[in-house]
Amino acid sequence: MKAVYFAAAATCAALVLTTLQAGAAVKHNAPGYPISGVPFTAVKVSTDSFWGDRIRQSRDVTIPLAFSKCQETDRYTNFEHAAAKMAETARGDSSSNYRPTQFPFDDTDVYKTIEGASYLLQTYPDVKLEAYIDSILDIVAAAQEPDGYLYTARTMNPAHPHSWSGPTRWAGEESGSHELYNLGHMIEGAIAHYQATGSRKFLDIAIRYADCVCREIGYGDGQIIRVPGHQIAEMALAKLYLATGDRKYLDEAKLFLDNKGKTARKDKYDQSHLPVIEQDEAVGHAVRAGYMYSGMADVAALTGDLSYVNAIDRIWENMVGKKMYLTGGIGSSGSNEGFSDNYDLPNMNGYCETCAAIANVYTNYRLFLLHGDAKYIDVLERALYNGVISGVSLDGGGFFYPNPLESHGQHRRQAWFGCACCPSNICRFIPSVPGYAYAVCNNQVFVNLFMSNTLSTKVGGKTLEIKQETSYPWNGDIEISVEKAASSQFALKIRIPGWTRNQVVPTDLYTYADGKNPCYSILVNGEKVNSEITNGYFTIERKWKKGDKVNVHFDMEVRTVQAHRQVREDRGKIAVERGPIVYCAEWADNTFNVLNAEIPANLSKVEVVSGTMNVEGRDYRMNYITIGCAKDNYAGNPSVARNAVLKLIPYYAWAHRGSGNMTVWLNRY
Ligand code: FUB
Ligand code: ZN
Repeated sequence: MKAVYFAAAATCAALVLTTLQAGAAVKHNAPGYPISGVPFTAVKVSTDSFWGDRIRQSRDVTIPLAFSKCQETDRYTNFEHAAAKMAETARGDSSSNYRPTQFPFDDTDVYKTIEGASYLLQTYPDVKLEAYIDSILDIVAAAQEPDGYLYTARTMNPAHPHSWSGPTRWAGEESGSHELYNLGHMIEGAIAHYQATGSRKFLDIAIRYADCVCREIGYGDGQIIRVPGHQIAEMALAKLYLATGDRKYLDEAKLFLDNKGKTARKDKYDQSHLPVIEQDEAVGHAVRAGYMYSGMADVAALTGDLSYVNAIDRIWENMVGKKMYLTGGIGSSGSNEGFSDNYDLPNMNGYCETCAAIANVYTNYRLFLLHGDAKYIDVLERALYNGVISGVSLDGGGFFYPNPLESHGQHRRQAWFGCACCPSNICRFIPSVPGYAYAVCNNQVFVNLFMSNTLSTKVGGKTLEIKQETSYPWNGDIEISVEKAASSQFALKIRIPGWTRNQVVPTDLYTYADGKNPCYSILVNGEKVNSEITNGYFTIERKWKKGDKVNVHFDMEVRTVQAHRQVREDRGKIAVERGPIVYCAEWADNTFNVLNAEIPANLSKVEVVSGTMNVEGRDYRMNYITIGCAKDNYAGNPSVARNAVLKLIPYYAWAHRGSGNMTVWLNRY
């Protein structure tokens, strides 16, 4: 099984020369992405580091909490009731009247938590955790119908399923049953579990459900056409194809995409208003959208269908050019949990669901794998350090579902939600972050994210081990040491982040307001090297050997940013960034109302202070920014503004010390 997976990955790499070196749009005529992501299993993040802390908190807090919430909120009971109902029916007993929990996708919280726990097992082997997952999988397996269907919201009470489920299988899929959404998360969790443990237990459950779907939904006689009302099955089935080598899963994913907009349902909400290849605007529910674009990229990479790529390229221009927050958050409107009009980016009411920021990461990662351009990683990094991790507290146990950019104190972190998609997505996402750090393509190694870690991979068929040491994102110094390389010639491609190249985002949606010109430098074994930056990468091609060292330095200045003039909400306002981190002003650090504070575009008396935030007795490391030239417009009247020192904290760290005013965008004077 594993062999098939890696064979497919190797083919991906072989395609690159004919695509990326041509420098033009990717031509797909072989399976797989032109560039291969290096899996999280190959990257060991140092425990004492920014991401090491986050992953440890996933292990110590987030994932145990999610498992306990799955128990406490009867998510496991759903599976038990489904199994009980089948047993009762077999005995001819129809007296029970089980009721599913609140949402027909509550099962997915179990799958997503198992997925996250499986990623963790790579970094922290844990026999007890493995045994616990195994015991949950026994409960899950028992809820599977004999033909593979696994959807507790119907099985526990076929005559009275969940009100969104529809009277029969798939009848409610396009309007809200989430049967295929359940499948998607099940597959993602099952593959992670298989990769981590080598056990087929979860994988076989997922394969049985996937086979059931492929038997019932298709173009053949006796089959029906249905498309996912909430996308994710597309990318999951593409992954299942890679894991098993069975083409029918990829064909099913393509069927789902090709029929979107062609069934009876036509609604922007779930992107069914048009066939996917005709779409050019990011619309509707943002998580559905981001998952669909990701699925389109996967299926395009595996089938060579360029029409998908052209569509997502157009949609990306619209999304990143007109509909994305400075934090990488997407989906500004609460009414549809999704996109609204171009440039409509309200701050206080900005929805920016945590899951949508994660979906933004997925989409941009895949576009990078298709096009090899660092601009996608720039967007990914922006979402990662801001809109995604704002969704989980510093201690890993408090969550945000919406992530607005301004607050009057009405927003509070919570330990769980009735609709728990965001906490359980955090469970699976944070431990997978190391998987976004590197990519390879023939004899090229892309260093995309900066974090202390060791990488062990193959480049051009030869073993490569490198070590990254850095305090990023708190400073821009990174040392990359070659630990093992069989004297091999390869190109190290180091991403020069957009914020170093004076590009806030790869569109004109946000621009720097301070006219600064940061620099960067790269030394190899102490000698300065020069290279053109191509597609955002600084390339060092040489014969590398053990002991070689690359020292990267990015000037990490405090920068001010302004939004495109059509973003009404941000007119006359300035935001502050440093490196990949967006800052905000919060009530707890300032004696005046931060919503009335004013700063100039060219900051003076600015200090970056290395410090900690104390939350419930624990200190969390971060850099603060103090701005000495701020004005406290205390009466709401600019003519009486007093001089003030404004203290800013990373946006992701807001709402940890009670509730009060917070803003990312500050008035400009
Ligand atoms: O529908 C499943 C999940 O629940 C969505 O992705 C979230 O937006 C929430 O509505
Ligand atoms: Zn969510």
